[in-house]
Amino acid sequence: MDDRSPITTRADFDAVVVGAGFAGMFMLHRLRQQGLKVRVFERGSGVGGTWFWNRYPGARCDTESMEYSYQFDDALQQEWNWPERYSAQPEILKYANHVADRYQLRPDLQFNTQVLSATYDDARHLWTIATNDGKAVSARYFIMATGTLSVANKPKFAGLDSFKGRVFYTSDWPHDGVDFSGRRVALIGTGSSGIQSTPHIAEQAARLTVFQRTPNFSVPARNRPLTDDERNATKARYGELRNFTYQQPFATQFHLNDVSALSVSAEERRRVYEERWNGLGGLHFMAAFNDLMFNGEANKTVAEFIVDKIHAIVKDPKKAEILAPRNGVVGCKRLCSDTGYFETFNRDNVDLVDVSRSPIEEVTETGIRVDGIDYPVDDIVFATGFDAMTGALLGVDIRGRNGLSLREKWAAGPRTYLGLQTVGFPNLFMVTGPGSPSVLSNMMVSIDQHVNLISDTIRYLDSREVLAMEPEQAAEDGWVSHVNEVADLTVYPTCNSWYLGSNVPGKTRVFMPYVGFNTYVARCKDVVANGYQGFRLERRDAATA
Ligand code: NA7
Repeated sequence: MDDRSPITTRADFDAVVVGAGFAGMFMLHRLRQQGLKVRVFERGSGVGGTWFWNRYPGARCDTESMEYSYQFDDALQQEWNWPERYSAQPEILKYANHVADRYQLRPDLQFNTQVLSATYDDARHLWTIATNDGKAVSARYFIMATGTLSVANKPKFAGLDSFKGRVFYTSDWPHDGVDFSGRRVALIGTGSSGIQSTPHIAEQAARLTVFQRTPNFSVPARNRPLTDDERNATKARYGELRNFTYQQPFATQFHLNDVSALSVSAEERRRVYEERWNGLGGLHFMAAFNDLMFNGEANKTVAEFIVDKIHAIVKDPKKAEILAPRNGVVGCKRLCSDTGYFETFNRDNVDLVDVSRSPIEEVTETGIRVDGIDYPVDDIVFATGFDAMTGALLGVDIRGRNGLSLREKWAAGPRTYLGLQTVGFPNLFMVTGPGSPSVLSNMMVSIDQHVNLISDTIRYLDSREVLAMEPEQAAEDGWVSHVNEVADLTVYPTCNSWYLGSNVPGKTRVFMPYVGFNTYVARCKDVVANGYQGFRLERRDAATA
């Protein structure tokens, strides 16, 4: 009998975790607390996941820092002081490193190591995990904590290899930063990353040309330094506030104005939007009324408001027309939160090219060609997003029972039960996987809930000598249908977005996250209370019988 766990094992590790972002670090901490032997593999050279890689100028979280932080240890949340309402990337990375040191996580973290494959051995109930250093280890549990936005979408423009200047990706930014002084810079992509970096690059570069395919909605973040009084007020009620966020549909304190946008007069609506725009700002904007994400007509009212704002800010009417999303649905693509984005287009050194009708034709040695026109540039910045939610999971060649390939199983879109597990892959757990609230919630809260659920589940399995756990087919099918039914009650499926995978050429269009963190939590509790309803647990006596 191995003294690490009640189950006889010749595995190298009880659990192997992939990724040392916020999910992987907390997973390691929890499982070690339970006495398990864990190894975390991380392809980067440090902790922090998203915040390790996305170091582009202006990178900042769109969730308030007092909420976008761990809650598992009150001492940690009391001692850490967030300087700003929305933290910039360096501050979040500093926090991640602090956590790694404070909980002495580093001995079990193996950096610069990419997991290539993971193969389940049915007879031994073990996973074999192969890494790019030519080694392989075995583990009873295989946990993907690989994040939802961690594999870049890199458009393959013709001629890109011939470009003589510098090429950067916001999702893999040089650690020493980039000096754009005196350079002519092209920026491709106007999602959060493009919108956040535009004002910073424009300030430094000789000329910035933004190539926009789809206009995006963005609202002012209203970021500012936090005062001691504000921090202390939150800390004094942290427990209560954290409990409150657990009961919210987006796992965050959105200050919901619980009335329909259509139940008030046009003047009142404008007053409310104006107040949100100037006051709370950021993603709170979508809580200005309770039906903006559920009713297309209500959504139109907020869309019109933002379009008017863009026209009021941007002085050149031609640029304003390109920037303002006509017939757009606010929040359908994730709403962006900016500081001075639209204002940047009033600068003399900033141009805007609409590539919605004529896509980028090619990259030449000296620039970018669109519709027969050459735009000479020295540097190209790609802010073209991610192969979201499934990219990193399918980046590893995962083979379950009888050699079943996850890539093949998910060829027509991801299928999971609760975003936690998928049929045919016993003891494989996903932290914030497709089918869980993940990106439609405050990620730190979703990570907290999922990591606690997975670690509690592993304790349960070990205490009952369960060798293998996976969903029942009916439970998985039912959950996939449910995720789609709930999404269909919202405006999310009405546009192309990375929530649907439609930003990546060739990816199947399926809505991936679950809408409603609070209902999801309640569902998980029920499942557990009913003896892991919907999961098949293979016990040792059954296996050996
Ligand atoms: P996003 O939001 O996916 O934005 C990517 C942008 O890149 C978006 O404007 C895309 O246009 C554009 N894009 C992608 N491919 C191309 C090509 N081939 N040509 C021109 N433009 C292109 O990624 P971000 O990194 O900004 O943000 C991701 C999330 O991180 C964000 O939602 C926050 O949660 C944090 P499209 O709209 O597809 O037409």
